[in-house]
Amino acid sequence: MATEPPSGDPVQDAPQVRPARHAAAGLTAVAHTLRVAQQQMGVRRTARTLLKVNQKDGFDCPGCAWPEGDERHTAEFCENGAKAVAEEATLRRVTPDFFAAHPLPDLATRSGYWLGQQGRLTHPMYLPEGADRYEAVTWERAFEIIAGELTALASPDEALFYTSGRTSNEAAFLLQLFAREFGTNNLPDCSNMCHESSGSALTETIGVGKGSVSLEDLHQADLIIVAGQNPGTNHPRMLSALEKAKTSGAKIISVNPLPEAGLERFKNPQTARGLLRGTALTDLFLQIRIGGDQALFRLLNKLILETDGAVDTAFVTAHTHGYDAFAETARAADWDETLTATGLDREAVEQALAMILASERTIVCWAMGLTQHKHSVATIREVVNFLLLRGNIGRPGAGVCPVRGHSNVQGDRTMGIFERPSAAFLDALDKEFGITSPRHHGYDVVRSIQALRDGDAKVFFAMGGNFVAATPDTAVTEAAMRRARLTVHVSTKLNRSHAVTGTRALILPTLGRTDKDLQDGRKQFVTVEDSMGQVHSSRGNLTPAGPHLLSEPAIVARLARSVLGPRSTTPWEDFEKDYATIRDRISRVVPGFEDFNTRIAHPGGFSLPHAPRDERRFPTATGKANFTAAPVEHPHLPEGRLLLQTLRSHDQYNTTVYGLDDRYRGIKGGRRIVMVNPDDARRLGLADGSCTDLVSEWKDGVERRAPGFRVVHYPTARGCAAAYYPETNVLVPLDATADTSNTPASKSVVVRFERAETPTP
Ligand SMILES: Nc1nc2c(c(=O)[nH]1)N[C@H]1C(S)=C(S)[C@@H](COP(=O)(O)OP(=O)(O)OC[C@H]3O[C@@H](n4cnc5c(=O)[nH]c(N)nc54)[C@H](O)[C@@H]3O)O[C@H]1N2
Ligand SMILES: Nc1nc2c(c(=O)[nH]1)N[C@H]1C(S)=C(S)[C@@H](COP(=O)(O)OP(=O)(O)OC[C@H]3O[C@@H](n4cnc5c(=O)[nH]c(N)nc54)[C@H](O)[C@@H]3O)O[C@H]1N2
Ligand SMILES: [Mo]
Repeated sequence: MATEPPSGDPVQDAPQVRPARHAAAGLTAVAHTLRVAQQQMGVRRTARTLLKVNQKDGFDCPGCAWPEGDERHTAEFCENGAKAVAEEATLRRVTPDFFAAHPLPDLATRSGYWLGQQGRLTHPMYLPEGADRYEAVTWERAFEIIAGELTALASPDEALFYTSGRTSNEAAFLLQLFAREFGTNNLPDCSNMCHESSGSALTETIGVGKGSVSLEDLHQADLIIVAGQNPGTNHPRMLSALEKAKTSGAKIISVNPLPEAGLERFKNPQTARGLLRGTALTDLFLQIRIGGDQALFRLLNKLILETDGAVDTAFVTAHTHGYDAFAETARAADWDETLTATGLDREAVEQALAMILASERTIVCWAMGLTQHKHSVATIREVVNFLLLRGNIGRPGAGVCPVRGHSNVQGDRTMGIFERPSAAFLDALDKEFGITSPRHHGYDVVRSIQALRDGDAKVFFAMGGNFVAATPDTAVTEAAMRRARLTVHVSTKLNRSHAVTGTRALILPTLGRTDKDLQDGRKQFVTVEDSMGQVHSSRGNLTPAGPHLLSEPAIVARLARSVLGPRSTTPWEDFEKDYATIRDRISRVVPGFEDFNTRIAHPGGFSLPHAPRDERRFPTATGKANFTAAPVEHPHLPEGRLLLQTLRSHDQYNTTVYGLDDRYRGIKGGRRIVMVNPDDARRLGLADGSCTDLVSEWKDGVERRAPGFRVVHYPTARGCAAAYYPETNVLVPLDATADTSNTPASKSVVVRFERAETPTP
């Protein structure tokens, strides 16, 4: 089942390796930002665009979901936000002529990098059955084709409606409404691959599946633990918040198999000190083995329990449930097992404990390093136990901080993009629209792929994203997608998913965050929710890539009209003309959005309620915050194998590759590299610079191979390796997922190394 790397690119993947950096941002980042931006947008458009990023009257950065503070700088963006903007605001165009010149077999050999570099999509494009290339199509015809396929299905559950997290609240609300009027809860989204484990663990333990801290809390914390996250690359504006906390005396512990430059030192380009020396961020680096976090937090919990006066008994008594069972399990935690699972030494754990006990206000931040393992939900529950023990939730400077990825991934879920919606949500939706939503659960991402593979799903519709590249088990997923009768992608840019199609396919070009959105002659804005539950508006100011682009809300509204026809009494036409009418409906369906249109007019927007944060109220089944007591798990490695994590370089946004460098890690000019600890490398006979195939091992015995990787000796934790996603998705078995959340375990893939037959290109 080996998948060859796409070839035929003018761009050669020829990685070079330099010493890794020990600081993030600084002037190099500023220079880099301007160079990338000007290449894509030219000088004038660069100035016009970048100054509107994250301003109260501007657009929300399409990069990450990190919040903006109340005081804004003139340049309220980071290097990687600027790259995300440049990628979208590029002046390059993919027109029907491009598709005429590039038949599907050609597109299918191109790398994601090459596809993305071609520019913005300008026309709706159609791939008829048996055709070898896409041709231009009118919007009317495109909607007719989709309606034809959808209404021909034996059941609405044979259709899948995927959402990637850039979609606005307005578009997301319409999409889920349409899907439910049509008759299905098949609303898989990128969250299924991302923070689903956080949502599952938090909903069960504190009653709300979202983070409980604000930016202000971070500034006030006296201990911040950053576990399984690389903010220097993926949430660069978070470094300013960490710096501010440090300035007020906070300590930072980072828990990571890799020493990440952004967590070591931050050179804030907004300050003189930043440009000179920067601020050291991490006080204690716990270089943990992949998958060791649950064991670490369990042992810390035992040590807290054993320390006189360390437990906040008043909080525990008043607000929690399940303490005794948890305490009994935690007391049994074993030092030796923990040191094996984590690879840490006793001294490091004791140092961490001292910092924890000295802290009155502790926050734990995390991202994909905690969510993408088999035992992720149990790991995050253990983090919650840890915070509950010392009452670190629902008071200033303390709490849980899952740092979200896509800029509106949290908002999409709030709007009802979820395959397992609550009865309360569906009741409210039904009452508002006079419809009967289906009550049975739909498919998440992994189950959607299984359904396509097994012939149980036949139409795939994606609101953004790059499904086949982002999902696991590339060979299986691509074969599954090819079985669909129709695949439809609402997209801004070309990507791999446009080249791996069903019998027929459509590409529908849409406006991005930076684009001006005029409907019925009037300027519209949309809204988003950041990682900390703050809702605000976003208005683009650029002339769209062409006259044929439609906005996402317009596409859903027109789709709904052609599919549902007169059987729907929903005013889809009004929704398209005036997004305020969508917000009116949201205000009556989604809790926390009362008076939406009035409150969104406030500069900076408004904050959604969060019961644990605001009033120490925990809307769980027990009515209290729940301690949990799961057995400790950690990955066991057969001899001669390493545990591979698949992660992001500094030059990519998920499957969008901006460039071939990973500056902070010292990698230049290529992506097919694998980072291996020098001791492991010696043991396994992997010379620095040698070429190897990565072969993953899974209980199904199927061979999954990613050929031609250059070995890079790198100071990762022992027993661990790291390589970039999406190239390594071919190695992640479809059914290797997290318990409960079903998130692909893309941070713990058991691999062996085989000498490559072909030299590195
Ligand atoms: N520029 C840019 N920004 C982005 C994105 C992007 O691709 N580019 N993607 C966005 C999205 S959708 C998301 S979800 C976020 C992702 O943000 P991150 O989660 O920071 O992204 P990853 O690159 O997957 O990094 C995972 C981190 O976890 C560490 N890690 C891996 N396994 C373990 C483990 O078992 N334990 C611990 N403690 N650490 C571990 C890795 O070494 C790495 O530092 O970023 C968002 N922002
Ligand atoms: N192995 C491995 N796999 C992973 C991960 C990992 O760490 N390791 N991370 C997972 C995570 S955290 C995530 S979130 C997923 C990401 O999965 P996705 O969200 O599906 O992927 P993206 O690469 O973010 O999608 C990029 C595409 O979105 C389209 N796009 C961009 N902006 C817009 C817009 O405004 N509107 C519309 N309609 N389209 C737009 C463009 O066409 C672009 O090509 O990948 C997951 N997959
Ligand atoms: Mo994500």
